[in-house]
Order: sequence, then C-alpha cells, then structure tokens
Amino acid sequence: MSVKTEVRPVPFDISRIRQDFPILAQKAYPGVSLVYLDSTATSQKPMQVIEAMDRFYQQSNANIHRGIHKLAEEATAAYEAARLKIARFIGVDNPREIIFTRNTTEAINLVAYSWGRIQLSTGDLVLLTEMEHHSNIVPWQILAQERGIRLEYISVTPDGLLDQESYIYFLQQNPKLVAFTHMSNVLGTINPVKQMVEAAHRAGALVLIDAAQSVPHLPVDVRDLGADFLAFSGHKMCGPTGIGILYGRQKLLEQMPPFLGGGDMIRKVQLSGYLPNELPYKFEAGTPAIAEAIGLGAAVDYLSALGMENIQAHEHEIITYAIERLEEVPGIHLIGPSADQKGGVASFAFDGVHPHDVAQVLDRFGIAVRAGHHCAMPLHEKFRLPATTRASFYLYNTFQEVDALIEGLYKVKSIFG
Ligand code: 7TS
Repeated sequence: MSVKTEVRPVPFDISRIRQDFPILAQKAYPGVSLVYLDSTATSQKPMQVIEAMDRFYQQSNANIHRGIHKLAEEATAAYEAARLKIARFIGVDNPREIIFTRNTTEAINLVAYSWGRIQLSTGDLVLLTEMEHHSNIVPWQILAQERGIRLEYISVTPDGLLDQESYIYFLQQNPKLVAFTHMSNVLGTINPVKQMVEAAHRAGALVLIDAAQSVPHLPVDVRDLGADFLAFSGHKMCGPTGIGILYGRQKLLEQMPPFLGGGDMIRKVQLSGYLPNELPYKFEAGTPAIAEAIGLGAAVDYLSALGMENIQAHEHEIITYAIERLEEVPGIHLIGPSADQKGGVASFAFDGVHPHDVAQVLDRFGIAVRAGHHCAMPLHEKFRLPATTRASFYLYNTFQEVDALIEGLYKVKSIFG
C-alpha cells in the first residue's frame, strides 16, 4: 500500500477547499444550509482522510507488529509511516518520541499517571492556568488527591490573557511541572509558549503543552517551542476521532513506567514479571487505532498541502471580521483578547438570553455553535458566567458564514426581545 502522498503548497482557494468536505454541502434541515461553526469541538473531515481510512479497510486491514503476512506488513508500514509524518509535521526528528493515544485527554493522563506518579511526591508543585480545559486540570487533581501534590493556577486577566506576573510569582516557588494550553478553547488566546517554556526551564520545571487547539490551527514546531511534553487530538485537525498524540522527550519517556499493560508494550513476559518494550511501543498497549492513525497521517498531508501559515492567515481574517461584526450586535459581550492575540474562537454572553437558547435558535437556521462551559468551568467562573455561546472557525469557514451568524443573532434578539 502506498502511503506516501506528495505535499505541495496550493493556493488557498476556499470554494475549492469546501468541496473536499462533503458534509459542508449538506442541508442542516430541508432548504436550510449548514453553517458549521463548532470546529473547536471537532473539525469536519476531508474526503482525502475518509478515503485513506476506507482504502486501509478495503485493501490492507490487518493487525500490526505481529503478523509476517503481507497484509500485516502493509498495515504496520502504513501505521509507522503515519507516525513519521506526524513527527515531521510538528518538527520532531525522532519518531520514538511520538506516542499514539486516543486523544489529548489520554495523552495528558498518560503523563500524569506515568511521569507524575514516579516524579512527584507530597508538597511538589504543579502549575496550571485558569484557562485550562478540564482535561488539563482533573488528571492533576486526581494526582493531588492521591499524592498530596500542590496545584496552583496562573491567573487570567480580564481581557483573557495569562497574567505573566502571576506566572513569574509561581515560578519562584519551584514547580516541578508547568502545564498549560497553547490556545484557549474558549477565549481563543494564543499564549506566548516559547517565552513561557524558557522561563519554566530557567526555574527548573518541565513543561507540558496542551496543543489541542494549536496544532490544528497554526504552525507548531515542538523543538522551537522547547516543550518537554505536548498533547493533541486528531479529530480537531481534519483527522478521525479515537486518535491523538503525546510527544515526549525520549529521555523522559525512557524514565517513565508504562501507562497501560498488555500486548505490544512488552519485550518479554514471564509469570514472574515483564520487561517493557522500547519506545514508542512501551506506551501503546493493545491493538491501537490503526485506521485512525493512518487517517491522521492523511490529515497531516492535507493540512501540509494547504500550508499551516495559510490556514492561520485565513482564520485570522475570519476572526477579525467576526469580532468586528459581533461587536455591532447590541447585547453581545465577547470574552477574550483582540483578534491579534487569538485564534478563530468567539465566545460571548448575550444580555437576557441563555446560551442554550441562543444555540437552539441558531440551529433552526442551520448554524451549529456550542453553548455551555466548553469543559472550562473554572474559566467561566472567573468571568462570572455560567455558560457562553461559542462560534469557532476553521480553514473551511467563509465570511458569508460569519454574516449568517450575525443575521441569526439578530433573529435571536427579535425572538427574545
Ligand atoms: N484541551 C483543549 C484546549 C481542548 O480544547 C480540548 C477539547 C481538549 C484538551 C480535550 O480534547 P479531547 O480530544 O481529548 O476531548 N475541547 C473541546 C471543546 O472545546 N469542545 O469540545 C471539546
């Protein structure tokens, strides 16, 4: 099976791009076009990804790393080729540092369970931020309950940025690990990761970056950022669900015990004990999501062909326009920084209308947004909001879709007075 796709830069032609995503041409309801503004939750998938997975199941399906028959060899080669592509995509030379997980959540849990349980003990500080998704809070809270480690949170300013003074203050308390999001899934804030990693390293801390919202939307070079661990999900970057990545420095991964035990993660098993496999297999117990890994490889090809700089530039134009238009609507209160400091996410409160009602009315017009706390309850508490409505944009969204959102919001306003 050929897995090598030539990656060529192509001009950013939005109507051409939309043809790659069959779901976008669907009607939400009879006669009502779909306007998908929920890519922060999960992105849509291009045909190139769907077909790569289809091809695998039709032509090469077999379990990996075990058979010596032709199909098993093809499947293994395709799975490992996907790992290599993903490594290159985030600037990593060594594919042993790329662990397939189910998603960002599992990748962060892997670090908390495996690294955290060995390296942290009572009183050790793990520094998080108030803008984290629950998946970068709860694993550490579980560990805190179990091991008595201390958690502190870098505060968020009223305009939705990380308070760098608060960061410096906590760094003086010698955290063992600093774990923070590259881009907020609610505020859209893009944090100054490189500078924050350097400061953490100077303070002697390791750094885990939650890149769930950055890898899909901007060029991310792990080596340049200097991260020790970095986690992201395939399904938010045009890939399938059920596959995610943990990047970890080889030296750290080698020191860590396995996360899950079972097949594939061992070199030898006797009744008296086991010897773990080498990296990255030590962390990939059991039959992995083979087709999904191959699908993620195809997604990486797709994004690379468009060019991450082009995707970022397109989303910047869209969010700049969206903010400008949202600010025109009476009663809308956006949270988060200005367009220059954020990605394509607009979360807002609407005077007198509950976010669920906003989302429900918009849905009648085919506009898919998310309402709720977006798995960031502490952040909403900080802004004294139980919930927000969130419109999020990706490479396939258009200015016309922003207009449709605004029109929809005026309809919400007329319904709820
Ligand atoms: N971190 C961030 C910053 C996220 O936005 C998300 C998912 C996760 C971690 C967890 O990713 P998962 O693939 O493991 O679930 N964010 C959202 C969202 O904003 N709406 O739905 C999922």
